[in-house]
Amino acid sequence: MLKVGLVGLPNVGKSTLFNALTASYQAESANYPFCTIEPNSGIVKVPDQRLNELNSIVKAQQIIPTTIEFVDIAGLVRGASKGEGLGNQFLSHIREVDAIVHVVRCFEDENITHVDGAIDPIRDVDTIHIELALADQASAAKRLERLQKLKKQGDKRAAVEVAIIEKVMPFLDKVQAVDLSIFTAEEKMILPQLQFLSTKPLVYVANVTEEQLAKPDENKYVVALKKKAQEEDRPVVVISAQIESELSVLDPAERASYLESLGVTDSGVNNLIRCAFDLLGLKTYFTAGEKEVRAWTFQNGYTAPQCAGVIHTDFERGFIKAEVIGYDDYITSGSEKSAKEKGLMRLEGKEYLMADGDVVHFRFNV
Ligand SMILES: Nc1nc2c(ncn2[C@@H]2O[C@H](COP(=O)(O)OP(=O)(O)O)[C@@H](O)[C@H]2O)c(=O)[nH]1
Ligand SMILES: [Mg+2]
Repeated sequence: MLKVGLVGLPNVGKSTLFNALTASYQAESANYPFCTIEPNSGIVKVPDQRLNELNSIVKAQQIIPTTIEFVDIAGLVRGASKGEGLGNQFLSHIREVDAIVHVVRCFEDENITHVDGAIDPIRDVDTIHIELALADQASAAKRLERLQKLKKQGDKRAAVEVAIIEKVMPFLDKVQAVDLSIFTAEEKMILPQLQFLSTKPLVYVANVTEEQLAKPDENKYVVALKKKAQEEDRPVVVISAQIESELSVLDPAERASYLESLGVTDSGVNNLIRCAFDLLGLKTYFTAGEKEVRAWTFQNGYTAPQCAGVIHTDFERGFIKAEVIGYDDYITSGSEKSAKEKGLMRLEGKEYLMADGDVVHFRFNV
């Protein structure tokens, strides 16, 4: 399962947001028997309106959304890379996640202390990027020595890793977001395995007050953060962690009317979960039967057998064909049967690249 870590300075609203996320979208553990629920880690359903649309046709016994794990990573302070605060422990938590949600304080509140005295999102963001870059520099330097030796001995893989590290280093020195376009396709594949903290996919969360939620551009902190994020080619989601924690205890109807009164169409955590999903290059396909309508996650570029393997490795090994109906075709046809009659069901083979929203039956033989 994909893991997303909430990172940020103390008192920016990470735990408030984490609690709201897990309260609103906590997955029932019955469906995920092997999920470990630790106090700072929670499995969250990925909201997807298409599941409800499909189920209005199929009327299955249950709807099972796909999930992401969120982790509230505490303890980052200036000097973490040198062991301040929880230091290395904190960094090792970040190393384990697939993507980072970087929570930034953009709200003023005299009652809530800022570790550095005043609200300044750019300084805050840089404080964290510096710690990540320092930690990366240290581990890359250690690695590089060993890799250079292997490269000299003719190790091809080591040569690629050396090339990647040499490309990343100048960005670390300048504490700049790494420009991913400079890597070759092969380097891009290997990059995540080098476990840099600075190159993990990252989304900023601007934590604002209730009044600013509908008009984030009137908040100078948000404007500054958005500008920086744009330069780095990273997304920003504007959220009020406080509001999210209030929303999280409401039922869906109450939630909708509260959101409307705030002048926004969707809850911030909803947007955040989807943003994290996109950030990771993830897509969704569906299975729809009497028993369940279910969403499955796959990596962009997966073939039909690889997607079948998401359900069970046997499905991948014994893959024969996939019966595929595009999501829109399924909905406009009004039923699987009618889609088939209209010739909208395609029989796809091993090379087929699955599309987001495909509704699928796998034929397999083991
Ligand atoms: N006014 C205001 N206070 C907030 C907001 N989000 C969090 N807080 C408060 O800020 C303090 C620190 O929040 P917390 O979530 O524990 O921050 P963390 O240290 O980043 O985990 C708590 O007292 C929260 O109630 C917000 O959007 N507005
Ligand atoms: Mg906290």
